[in-house]
Amino acid sequence: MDRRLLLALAAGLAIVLAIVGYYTFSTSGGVSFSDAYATYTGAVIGVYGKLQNNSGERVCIESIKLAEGGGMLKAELHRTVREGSIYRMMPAGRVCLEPGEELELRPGGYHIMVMPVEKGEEGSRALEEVVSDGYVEIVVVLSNGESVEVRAPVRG
Ligand SMILES: [Cu+2]
Repeated sequence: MDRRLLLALAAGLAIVLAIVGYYTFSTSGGVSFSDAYATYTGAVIGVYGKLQNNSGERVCIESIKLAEGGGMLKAELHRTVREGSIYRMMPAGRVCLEPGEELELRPGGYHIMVMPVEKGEEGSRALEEVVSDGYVEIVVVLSNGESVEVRAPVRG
């Protein structure tokens, strides 16, 4: 067989395998994010909704990535704690979901927060830009290798 033809066949096979691999990857999951919405205060963006582990294994949240923001912004999983009459929020640390478990992200509880990497005008402008189309796009990276893409509409 002609060497060039062989290479072309190999390349074609690689593409087919990549498509099959991607397809399996995106449907094998079982972790869903529903009822997504975002709020914008002028200083930060909050992203809320329900993360549900429908898979048969324990899954942990590794990180939250921002689809937008051009590197000026970061996204973190936060939790809110009450200290007397004051509510404070802080990085949530490693959060894991048992099979069938649901994590509700809501104001005053666990939530995803999008904020500037550094304070200043450029960060504020980047936040404005993210909400300007009415949606905030984030990716929740999980310990099972899966990623959940979330498109949260910005509420008033
Ligand atoms: Cu927060």
